[in-house]
Amino acid sequence: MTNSDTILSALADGVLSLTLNRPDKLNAFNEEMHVALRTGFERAHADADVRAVLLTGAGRGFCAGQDLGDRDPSKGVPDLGHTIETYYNPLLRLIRSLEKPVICAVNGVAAGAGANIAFACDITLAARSARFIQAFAKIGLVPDSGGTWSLPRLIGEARAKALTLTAEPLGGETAAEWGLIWRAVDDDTLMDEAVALATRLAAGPTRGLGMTKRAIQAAATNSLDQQLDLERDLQREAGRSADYAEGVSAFLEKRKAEFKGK
Ligand code: LHQ
Repeated sequence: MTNSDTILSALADGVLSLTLNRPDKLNAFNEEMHVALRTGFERAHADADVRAVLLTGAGRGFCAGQDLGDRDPSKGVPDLGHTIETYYNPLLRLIRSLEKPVICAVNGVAAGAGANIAFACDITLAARSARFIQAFAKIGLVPDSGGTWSLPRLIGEARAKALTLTAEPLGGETAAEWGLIWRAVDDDTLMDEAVALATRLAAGPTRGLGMTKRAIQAAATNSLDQQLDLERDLQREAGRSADYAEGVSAFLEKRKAEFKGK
């Protein structure tokens, strides 16, 4: 558990909710929030009671990226590579390597690293009023938090370049139409829908879902032959899981499966 109030953390029905909580700064990252969020995702890796993660923001924003007051060059030339290496890259790796679903509910503006963290999650919902901004270009930086990797893959080079070079905001609906996120929903239903989705996934066959995530991600760099071999290996493993036995029994007995995540 984190003991920082910059991240609110709660476990219910197998869902670990992690809420970015610096609403006065639109949940921009300071070091305390970086550490607390990482602690939350480390818990998600280690704790078998956590079977899905729900990431969202408190207040009117989702996340405005790095707190620029903390990285002000007038106070000395900063080493932003160190910030990336110490905080953002480990966070991105924790999200992508977690073999449990990570749901993201983008409740408002997502700028800079805040946008790219949302795109790194497994299923991202956004409020219709949310905006995604590749704000880096406005301050002379380059996209980070995996943005230069995920954007061209999700929406193609033309749109990726236009978004990152212009820093123009993209609304929630368009983000969904373009395939950057799963779905845009009415603002007042966002959290109910996100919690329902996370709860449903947390009650699912966690090992199979985790391996599915691994396989889909591996496709970005694998050949078809490598991917076919991976599917064989993962299916072998999934076929030995207690949840597969339960799923098949439940199907044959015409009842609802009760998965245990094992
Ligand atoms: C903020 C921030 C913020 C501090 C809003 N910092 N206070 C990695 C490595 C190391 C260093 C650099 O960065 C990175 C990765 C990155 O994320 S780079 C990109 C950093 N983020 C930005 O450039 C976005 C800056 N923010 C904005 O452009 C606007 O605030 C957006 C478009 C997000 C929202 O605009 P509004 O809805 O008009 O809100 P606002 O601008 O009035 O902000 C509300 C408050 O939040 C305000 O404080 P105040 O005391 O005046 O009420 C802002 O100063 C504060 N805030 N973002 N990143």
